[in-house]
Amino acid sequence: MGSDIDFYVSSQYTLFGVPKCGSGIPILGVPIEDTVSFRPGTRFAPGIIRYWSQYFEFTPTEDLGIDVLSKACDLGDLTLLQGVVDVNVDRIRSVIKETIDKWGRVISIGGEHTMSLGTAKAVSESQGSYGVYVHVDAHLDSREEWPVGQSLSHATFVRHLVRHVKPQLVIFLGFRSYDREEISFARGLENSILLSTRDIKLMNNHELRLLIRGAIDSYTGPIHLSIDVDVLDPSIMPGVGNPEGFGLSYGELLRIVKAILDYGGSRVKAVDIVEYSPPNDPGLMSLPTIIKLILDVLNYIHT
Ligand SMILES: [Mn+2]
Repeated sequence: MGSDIDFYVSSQYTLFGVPKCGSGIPILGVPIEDTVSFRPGTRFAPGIIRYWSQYFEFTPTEDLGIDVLSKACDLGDLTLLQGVVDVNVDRIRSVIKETIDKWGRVISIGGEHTMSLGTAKAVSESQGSYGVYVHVDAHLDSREEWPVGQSLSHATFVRHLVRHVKPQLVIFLGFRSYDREEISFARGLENSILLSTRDIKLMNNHELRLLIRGAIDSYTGPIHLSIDVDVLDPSIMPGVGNPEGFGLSYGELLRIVKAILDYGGSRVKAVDIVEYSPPNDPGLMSLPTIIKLILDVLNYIHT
């Protein structure tokens, strides 16, 4: 006879009820929020997503006939200090490196975007090289300082990433709000591809896939996909700290994600989904889209 306690009592919710890791692709919560330029709240995202995920159907957008949840396990949330960004980024680096070493890849749920600096260093250290950084974001996050006097923040970390891990290629997708200093930096990189929100809306899926395939095939080494959900239009993703008008539709974002994961294949070592901010999400109306994005990443990511 099984115990009713074991059967009915759970000590902790996991994302979609998947097992704790384990085997499978680990999903790690990274509730970092040490630098904010506008509306706070990203630290609450992993917990809210995990709690609400149990009420959703587990169906990805494109039904490929696979059980997407069978690919995943829940690693839990990273414990962080409060307000010490460099220490936290280093802890993220260390934990994600160990995760990639052990499970081969990782999906992380932020937290603010600065966490992707930690992920990039982890990918580089774990794999011994760093190939392609894909920055999907309404912003370029490439300021020298922001706020003025602060070198490392969610508005500057791409400069640190470029300096530290020296990507062979940086791809900026979906940006639409930036200053001259940032766009000059992004265009001035040795190897970079820039497609604004407008560019993406004007391309058809075939053109987009061709371009992404060409870019990915021209370089070797690991791929790191970092998705700031503020790339989406505020009408479907109001729950962000820095909303920007005329964003991507979910279908447009999904074309990008599918192309990167299809052509990147086993080279994709890390996917970061960052900047969801529950306190700025009226009625949590952005959550169904966040949940769908996680399911779609799991659907397309190679095991
Ligand atoms: Mn952003």
